[in-house]
Amino acid sequence: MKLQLRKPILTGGIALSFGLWLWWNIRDTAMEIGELGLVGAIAIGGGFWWLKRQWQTKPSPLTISPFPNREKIAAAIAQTRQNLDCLKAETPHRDHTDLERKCDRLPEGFNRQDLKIAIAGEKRSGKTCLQKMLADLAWEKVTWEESSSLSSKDGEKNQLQGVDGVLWLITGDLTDSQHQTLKELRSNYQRVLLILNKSDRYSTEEREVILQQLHQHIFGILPPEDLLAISAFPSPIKVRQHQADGGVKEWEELPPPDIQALRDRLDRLFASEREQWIWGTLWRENQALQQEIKTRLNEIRRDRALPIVERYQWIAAAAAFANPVAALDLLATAAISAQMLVDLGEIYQQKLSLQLGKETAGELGRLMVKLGIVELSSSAIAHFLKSNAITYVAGGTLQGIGAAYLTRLAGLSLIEYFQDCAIVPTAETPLNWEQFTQKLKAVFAQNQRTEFLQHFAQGAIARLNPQTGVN
Ligand SMILES: Nc1nc2c(ncn2[C@@H]2O[C@H](COP(=O)(O)OP(=O)(O)OP(=O)(O)O)[C@@H](O)[C@H]2O)c(=O)[nH]1
Ligand SMILES: [Mg+2]
Repeated sequence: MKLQLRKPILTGGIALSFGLWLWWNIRDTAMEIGELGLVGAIAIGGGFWWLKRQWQTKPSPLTISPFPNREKIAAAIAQTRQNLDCLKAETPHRDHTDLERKCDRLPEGFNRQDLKIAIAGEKRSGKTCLQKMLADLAWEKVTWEESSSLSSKDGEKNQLQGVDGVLWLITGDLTDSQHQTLKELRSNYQRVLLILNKSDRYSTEEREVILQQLHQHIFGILPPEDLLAISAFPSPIKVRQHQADGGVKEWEELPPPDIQALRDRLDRLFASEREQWIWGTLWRENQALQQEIKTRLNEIRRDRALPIVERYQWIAAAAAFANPVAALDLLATAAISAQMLVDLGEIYQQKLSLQLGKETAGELGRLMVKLGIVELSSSAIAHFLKSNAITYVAGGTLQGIGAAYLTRLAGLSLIEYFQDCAIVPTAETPLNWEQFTQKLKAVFAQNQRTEFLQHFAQGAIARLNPQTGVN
C-alpha cells in the first residue's frame, strides 16, 4: 500500500519564509546584481505559487444539497406533463402514448415502499461477499443487486439510475475519476454510501490514514457518517500456540466478518430516510422522461427549422451577389436576417420581436467578425474559387457564398441554442451571449471542413449563376 507522508504546509512555509528572508537580505544588492535579483524573484515566486496552490486545493465548503422534497418533485412532474402537452399540441398527428404512459405512472412512485439498492464497485472489491451477508440480514422491503464497476462511462452510470441507493465498495483511496463520478451521482440525488472494504488488510494506523484521505475527498459531497470501513470476508489469520512440551502449534482461523458499522448505519437510514431515497429515484425518472420529451420535440422542431435556415441562406446569397460589399464586417452584419431569428424563435417558442431580432442579428454578425469566423470563411471560399478551375466567376460570387455560409452558421447555432431553452413558451428574453458563443464555436468547427465548404460553395455557385458551374 502506498502511504504518503504529506507535509505541504511545512515545506511550502519554509520555501516562502526562505524566499522572503533571501529577498529582504539581498534586496539592495539585488537591485545592482541582476542575477541575485532573479534568484530572489524565483524564490518569492515559488512561495506565492505554493500559496496559490494551497488556496486552490483547499476543499470546497460543505455543499451537500438537500434531497428534493415531495412538493419539489410534484412540481417537476407537473412541468413534465406541461412539456408533454406542448409536444402533443405541436404534433397532433403523431403517437406519443409511450411517453404519456410513462408520465401517468410517475406519481405512483410516491406510494412505493420497496427499496432497491445496488452494491457497486471495482472488480473483486467484495460485492458478492457483502451482498450475501446483507441478504441474510433480511431487512424488510429491501432488495440488493450487484452492479458492475462504477466509472465515468455513461452506460454504467445509467445502470444506477433506477436504484434508490448505492453501496460503493472501494479498497483504497479514491481516484480523480471516481471522485468525479461520486459528485455526479450525488448531484443526481443518488444516495451513496462509500465503503472501504477489506479493511482487515490494513493495520489500524494505515486504515486511519486512508480514512482520513477519504474524508477529505468526500467533504462537501457526502456526510462523514456515510463513509464506513468494513471487512465483508476477512482473510484467515495464523494462530500460534506454545505447548507445554515446548513445541509450537499453528493453525489458521477465519475471523468473523466485520460489517457492524454498515449494519447500524443502514438500520438508521432505512428507518429515517426511506422516503427520500425513493423520491431521489422518482426525481431521476422524471428528469429522464423530460429529456426524452425534449429530444423528441427538438427532432421535430429541427425538421421545421432547417428549411427556414436554407431559405434565408439563399436570400442572403442573392442579395450579396447583386450588391457585393467590399468590407467583410459589413457582409456579416448585413447577411444575417432579423426575420430568420424571429422565425426560428417562433418554432422554439422563444418570443423575439422584430426589434430585438434586428439588434440580435447585428450583434451576432459582430460576434462572428470578432471570433474571426468571417475572415476565415471568406479566405477559405476565396481559396476554393482560385484553386478550382471555375469557368466563370461573376463579381459578387465570393460575397454571395460568404453571406449564405454565414447565415447558415448563424441559423444552425441558433437552433442548437434554442434546443437547450425551455420547451414551453417563454417571455421575450435577450440571447445569453456566453452560451450562444459556445454553440457558434461548435457549429463553426463542425462546418469548417474543406469538403463541406467545397460542397457548399459548389451548391451556392450553381444557385447564384445557374448557367455556369464548376468544372
Ligand atoms: N481480505 C479480504 N478479502 C475479501 C473481503 N471481502 C471479500 N474479499 C475477497 O475478495 C475476493 C473477491 O470477492 P467478491 O465478493 O467475489 O468480489 P466481487 O466484487 O463480487 O468480484 P467481481 O464480481 O468479480 O467483480 C474474494 O477472494 C473474497 O474472499 C474482505 O473484507 N477482506
Ligand atoms: Mg461478484
